[in-house]
Amino acid sequence: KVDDGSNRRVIFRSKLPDLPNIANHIPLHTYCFENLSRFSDKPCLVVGSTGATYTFSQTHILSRKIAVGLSALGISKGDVIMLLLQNCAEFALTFMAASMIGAVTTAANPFYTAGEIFKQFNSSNSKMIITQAQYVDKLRDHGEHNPKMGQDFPVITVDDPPEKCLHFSMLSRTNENNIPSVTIDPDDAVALPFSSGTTGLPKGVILTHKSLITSVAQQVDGENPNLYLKQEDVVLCVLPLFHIYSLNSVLLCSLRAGASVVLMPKFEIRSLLELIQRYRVTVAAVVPPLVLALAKNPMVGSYDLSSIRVVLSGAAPLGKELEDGLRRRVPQAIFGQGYGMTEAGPVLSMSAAFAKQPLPTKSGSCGNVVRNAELKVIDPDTYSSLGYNQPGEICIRGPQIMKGYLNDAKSTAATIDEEGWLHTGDIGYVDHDEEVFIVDRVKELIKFKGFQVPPAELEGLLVSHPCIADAAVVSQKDDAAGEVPVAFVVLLNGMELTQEAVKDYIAKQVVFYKKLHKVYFVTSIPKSPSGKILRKDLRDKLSSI
Ligand code: 4UV
Repeated sequence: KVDDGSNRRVIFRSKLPDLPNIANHIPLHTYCFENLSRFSDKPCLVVGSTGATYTFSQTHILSRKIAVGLSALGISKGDVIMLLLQNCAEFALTFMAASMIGAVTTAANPFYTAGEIFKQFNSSNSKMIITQAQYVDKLRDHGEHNPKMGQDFPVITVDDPPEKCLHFSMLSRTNENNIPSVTIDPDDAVALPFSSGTTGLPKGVILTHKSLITSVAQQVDGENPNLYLKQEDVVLCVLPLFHIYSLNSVLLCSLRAGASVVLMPKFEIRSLLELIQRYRVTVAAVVPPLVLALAKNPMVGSYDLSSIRVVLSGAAPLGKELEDGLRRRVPQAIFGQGYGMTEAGPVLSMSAAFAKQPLPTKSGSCGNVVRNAELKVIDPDTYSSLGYNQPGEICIRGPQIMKGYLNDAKSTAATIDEEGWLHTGDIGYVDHDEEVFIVDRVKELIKFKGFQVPPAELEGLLVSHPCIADAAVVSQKDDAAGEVPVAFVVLLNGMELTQEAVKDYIAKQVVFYKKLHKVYFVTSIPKSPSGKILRKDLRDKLSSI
């Protein structure tokens, strides 16, 4: 996937000046806590529901203690631990603790079914699960695959531990000075989020110390940071930390910049509004469905949201009408978008309206490419690079992008070309003000409220049904969720199945947002000569149904 060089190269750069240097040779935790002495007694993590607060120095010391606790349980450099948690202080503490001993965190959605959890657990070769008591039963129910659940690997709960589980506090009852000394290479993994990327099943995305430091620095470091976070800032953490957006742009950026993080376990409009009012939240990272709630819910009018100075939306396209609605509700706030992709480290571009010396921005734009990185737009057929205002596939290059997919050289090579460009599968263009606009997605990925729904995963489940011969899953536009998955199904000769039966079959095996919204029975699935599903034909068919 390299253009043949016969075409003019157009490479887009940030309008903000590059950082002269990025400290991406040190470990992530050292980088995040580097400026700690300037704000050691300030609140770092605030648990929204209880008000429990950890200052920066407490967060640092607790992370060190937990690092000792993890190594006492046998976790060492390169080992992977799985977090299955709603947003809570323990998530942040464990992530930093793992980094301190060179271990890697893979976080999964706690609402996943046991099947989805164990796919990630096994493919990441995790050594431990840290979770909440309420999720332990479903892990146990999956016993046939992992019969010694809790015996052959530790299961730790942050609340009262069920039988055979350990309590999280045992991790921190240690002496932080006993932290083992490890040598961490900038190219060592620190986070392993799962993403289906441009095609296929979810894969472990290797994000290294270098990639995450670079991404955070591109956002919050330097004379004129792209995302200017101040020590007085109170940053809302309602988006799940198991997704890279929240982990990176909320948690890691705030740690680095000395801003407080208010943790909320899950989205619920009333408590969200109460938290914003109570803690005087200044920066809100949101996704389009949350913008919808803030723009449209009548309850919003009864709360004081005047503290909010920045609203960042990302992870899915945002319509102009919603943006305008939000601007009316929080007129004092600067509004803008960030464009991210797990594999890209994750941020590709961000609104320069958030900069210390802001630049004017246009509605609908996803901002400028981040500093110290290169972005190009290519013709998806010829791979030649395109100029201003010409839509094509967006590619990004820089030290922030993933190292590759875990144990999957083929998918890595299909995503990052020989020149180091990561191909996003998104169609967009850059206008004359260097602003990035996303207009379409050529990859198969479906996004339900910003959550990934990989069609290949649902297709795999569908064809495992004894009555189904073939299947294809594509997205359908939806007002509330943005997109929803729908299936085309070919039955085996002589078999009968209702739409409801197919939907139920899938619903039992997947988290709520991967459920099929419609099933169409067809006689064949359109495919290219090489056997690839012609998804565009199916989407066209949908619009005519
Ligand atoms: O891999 P993923 O689930 O990753 C993300 C990450 C998003 C962000 C956004 C702002 C940040 O500051 C940040 O740290 C992370 O969503 O899904 C990647 C795909 O989601 C679509 C696009 O198709 C990506 O390839 N997407 C992400 N952001 C936008 C978007 C956006 N602003 N507008 C349209 N589509």
